[in-house]
Amino acid sequence: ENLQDFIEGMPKCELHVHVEGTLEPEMKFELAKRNNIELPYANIEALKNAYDFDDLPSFLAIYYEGMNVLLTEQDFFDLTYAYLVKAHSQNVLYTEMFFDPQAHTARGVGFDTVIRGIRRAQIAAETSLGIRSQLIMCFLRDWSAEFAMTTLLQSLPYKEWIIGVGLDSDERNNPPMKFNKVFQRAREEGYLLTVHCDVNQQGSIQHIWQAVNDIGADRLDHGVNAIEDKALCEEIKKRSLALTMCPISNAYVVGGTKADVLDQMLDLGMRVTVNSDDPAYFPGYMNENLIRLQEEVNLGKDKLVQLTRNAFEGAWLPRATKDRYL
Ligand code: ES4
Ligand code: ZN
Repeated sequence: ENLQDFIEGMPKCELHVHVEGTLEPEMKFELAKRNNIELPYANIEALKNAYDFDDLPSFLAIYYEGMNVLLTEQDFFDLTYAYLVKAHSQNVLYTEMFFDPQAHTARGVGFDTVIRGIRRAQIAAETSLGIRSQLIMCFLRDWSAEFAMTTLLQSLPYKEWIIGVGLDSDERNNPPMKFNKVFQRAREEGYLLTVHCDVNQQGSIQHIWQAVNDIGADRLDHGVNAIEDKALCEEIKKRSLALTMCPISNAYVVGGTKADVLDQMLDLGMRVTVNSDDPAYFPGYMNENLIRLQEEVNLGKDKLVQLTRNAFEGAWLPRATKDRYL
């Protein structure tokens, strides 16, 4: 059965999207021009051809390079607003967006420039389109815990604009425990916690246990490898932790969507969700990810609806607000 129309019409909730990963090539050129930055590509086609990655490090190199065009508050506004327009066009009612402040402060862009631009776009999109959103601040795990702590402290004046903190970038040799102190301080400050547990990372099962038991994460990003450990799956289920999976991202970074694992976890009653991750780089927003998954494991309407329910249940919203979506 072709469920494309059903998927497109379904009200949706996204829980795993990096706002810097929504920087489409067209906007990259526009912002480069506006900021008088010379891109090392003649045109959009050449830029797209340079999107040549087959693992996490090769992706991250292109991802961070791409951000160099983001300089002013208006740039962050335009980036975020364009994503929210796109998400709204796919019937996404609510989205939780990651941002990577260190990727900007490390090159001299102010924390306030970044967050003020994003925040203004969130309000504008909610007012004009009705799409709601919240922000999750990610720490870059391949930088030091000290830099993460400095960033946490920098964020405190903007606490009301940030619902939680996460951990992203290169997981290799950067376990969650490296940031234990930062996460505990973040919790004291009232932030919710999530951790990227990327697919097929060295020591991934141990990293997921650390995220759950030591960090006390309120959510897990990806977390596909938990399937290899029955006790871990039980623990995740017991704590009702949502897992935010990203099929098309997986296809690029680890060579397969892991749709089979996602389907298995649905059968186990785990709170798995489908998300886009970096849709400008791993081509596909929410609809394309759900369609790809549906095609691969032949999900029926019941499971597609379950995925959406899981996302709204897992959302970092007050109970009463979630109930209005459910
Ligand atoms: C990311 Cl695919 C992926 N993995 C880890 N960190 C990231 N940040 C943005 N995209
Ligand atoms: Zn991610």
